[in-house]
Amino acid sequence: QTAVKLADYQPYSHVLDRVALTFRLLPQATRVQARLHLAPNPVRGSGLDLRLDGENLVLIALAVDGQRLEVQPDATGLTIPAHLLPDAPFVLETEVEIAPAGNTALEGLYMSGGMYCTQCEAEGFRKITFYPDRPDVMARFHVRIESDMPVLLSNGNPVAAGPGWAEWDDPWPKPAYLFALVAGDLVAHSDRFTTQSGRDVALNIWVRKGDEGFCAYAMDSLIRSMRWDETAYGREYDLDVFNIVAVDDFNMGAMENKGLNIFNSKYVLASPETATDEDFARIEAIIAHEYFHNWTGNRITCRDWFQLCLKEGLTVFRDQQFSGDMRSHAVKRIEDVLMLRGRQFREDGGPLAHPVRPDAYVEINNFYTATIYEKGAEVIGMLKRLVGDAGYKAALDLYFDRHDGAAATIEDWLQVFEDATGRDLTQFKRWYTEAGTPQVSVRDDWADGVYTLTLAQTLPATPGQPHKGLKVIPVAVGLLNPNGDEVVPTTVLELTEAQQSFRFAGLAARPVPSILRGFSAPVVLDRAVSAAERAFLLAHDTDPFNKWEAGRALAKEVMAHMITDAAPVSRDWLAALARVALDEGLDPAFRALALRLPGEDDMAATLAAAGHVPDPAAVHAARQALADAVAAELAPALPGLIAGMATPGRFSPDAAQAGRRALRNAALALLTRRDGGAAARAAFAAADNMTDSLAALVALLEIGAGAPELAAFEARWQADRLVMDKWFMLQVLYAAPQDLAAVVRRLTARPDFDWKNPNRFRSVIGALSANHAGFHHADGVAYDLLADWLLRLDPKNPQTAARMSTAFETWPRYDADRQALIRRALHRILATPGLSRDLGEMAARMAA
Ligand code: BAL
Ligand code: ZN
Repeated sequence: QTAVKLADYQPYSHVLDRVALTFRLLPQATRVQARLHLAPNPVRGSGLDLRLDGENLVLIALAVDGQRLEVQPDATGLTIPAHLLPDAPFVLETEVEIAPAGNTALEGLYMSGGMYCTQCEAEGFRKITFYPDRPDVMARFHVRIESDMPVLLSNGNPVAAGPGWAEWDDPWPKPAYLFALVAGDLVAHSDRFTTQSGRDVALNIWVRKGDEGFCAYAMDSLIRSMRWDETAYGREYDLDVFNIVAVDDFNMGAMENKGLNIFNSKYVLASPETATDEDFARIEAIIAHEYFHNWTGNRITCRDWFQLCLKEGLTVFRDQQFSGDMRSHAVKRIEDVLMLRGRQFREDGGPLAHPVRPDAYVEINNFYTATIYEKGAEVIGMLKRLVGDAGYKAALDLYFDRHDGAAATIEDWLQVFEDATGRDLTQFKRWYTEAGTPQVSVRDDWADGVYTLTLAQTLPATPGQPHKGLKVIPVAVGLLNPNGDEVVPTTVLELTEAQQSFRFAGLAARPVPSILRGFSAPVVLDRAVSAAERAFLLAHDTDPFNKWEAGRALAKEVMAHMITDAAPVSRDWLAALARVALDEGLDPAFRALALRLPGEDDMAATLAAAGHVPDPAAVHAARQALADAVAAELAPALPGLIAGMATPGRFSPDAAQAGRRALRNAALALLTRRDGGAAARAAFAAADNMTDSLAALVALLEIGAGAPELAAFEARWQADRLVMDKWFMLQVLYAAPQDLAAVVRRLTARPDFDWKNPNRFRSVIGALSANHAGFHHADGVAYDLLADWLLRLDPKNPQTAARMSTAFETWPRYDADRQALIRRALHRILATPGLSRDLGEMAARMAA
């Protein structure tokens, strides 16, 4: 496998100013004509060959300035020797034939549910036409589509249309990965938006007929996103039309193509009956994310794919800010950290660890990871904390001014912060170039009225990076006095050395520290804290994240003792948890989060980090016992809690109602452990929205009941693909560990298990490893089952197969038998002839 290396970057040999494309769409034989206005790139000099990327294209014709050329393509593109090219601007014309109906990889131009659609990021455009398919080549596109489909869409503004054809012009230069085309029998849910400078924008969400009633929330989210980007970042929309299209077969969540976002229908379509509160929140966040890319990604793009975090980390950071503003910053932060720890820390601590800006890859699709996205966003959060809100705003304004219309790098990004704030970011840059989650250990000391915190950083080795440089770690700290009053408000300590001490004088008594408030850096905090101190912080911390964190840490400690020492469930912890759960002064969403027990994968990681070999069955049993104990502790209060959190009136997906439902359903799940499922059955029967319906069903499945409800759910929703994805997934997630493989075999044998649809594949095969005890059952059957399915999917859709293979990344945590079983599965994958570059790279990195 050949790696592409950051160190080898060179600007393209030519500059490309304008592109005109004509598509004659047919399922088996689409013709694509391209006119590329090229010139030698003065940066590279003249006399260079022209290399165009191209895959699976049948070349029909090729001409330069109207003169036909007879040059044959190779497997990955076309090289036109310099001697056949003018040493001046010229027009290159190509015509190719492609077969969208046969494109199961869902990259390039393909068909989904009878419509034509595209996915070009990262390197899909080369499956459409011969082209310099790299993000630093930015051109203005004019597109003509000829098809008998009634709706024909591309990027930019519509300029002309007639029966069977339409033309689109995009005035903004863009790289090919932002190209999009859609042709289908679609209907629109439409609205309008007036930008702050008065531009009237037509907004359309295009869906299949029958789905138009499910777009209102996505449209509302879009309008709020557009307004927010104006007020929070001063960024306005820049075309006359903004189109979104919902597609059923899609590898990613959504794609930010200029003026024509293409979405996985799962992140557009919603109604109270079909979507949960979590679905609504995710739709809001993803609509915002893709919209925000219009500036952070599209107007300013990445020079090369190594800089992917430049657009993704920043855009995730922006969508997190937006969701916090729309909902609750505290709850959003906790949810984001749960995700970061669950996915990114796991990645960063295993064989797939890579820097936020990697320096080599085999297949770029394998780098759309939690590290690039979520850690990329955390790094920006740290930068903002270090330079302050005003410094951040000045740096972002400078970034937009300086790099608009260009393809930038992480160096450019850091430079605007240095120029805007005068701060030297040389050391900070290591967050981008070095992988691994730093560990910060804390000692504290109290003497002569002075409280001293001593922080030290250790940096773990990761694949290819045995040694790391010291990081700049912003550690937000507050101090409470023994009464629970805050005596030192949140202060950011900058840890830049291996070890540093910070003194706090003038205190009347030894304080209780609240460290890493707001999770101010993506690190693991190592400090011996008594259960009493954690309970104190759970009761008194003014920082909502650390208040939650205290309860979380306590729960993990209790669970760890149950697993490693057969300790009983701590009474103190139960009492502390009950106080939070029943505290009517707290946000119900926060109380619901406090009641959520650590997941089994998270617990296995925690045990492994503490030097234990996790036994998945023991972790599962402990979590069950812990849930039973919480249910017993809260039993008298549960009916009142459920009744008190009622949400009478019309369903709204807003944060207030969603928080009440979350707490009510957390209480219902606990009550189900006590009443044999009576309340959950009644709740399921009475539910008038998907949140409540699914919560009641899950509560029943968790106690091994729920078969009649599963059947009723299927009978009601069998025609709804997205809802049925939930039905498939639940059965996998909540299967008893010993039954998991049989459940998956039963589900995958059904005629409606359409394994070529990524959503359906993810709902069953992707969910396999989320059933931690089942996936890691000692017999190893689930490992083999996953490997079998990955190998089956790989020839059809390598991108999704590779993504699902990350289930194996945690193998080093487990015992020798499980390690051997997983490694055997990985080696079987690696030994398979014809393996894709995508899955091949992932399996090789995990097996190394
Ligand atoms: N650019 C790929 C999808 C996303 O991150 O928005
Ligand atoms: Zn993105």
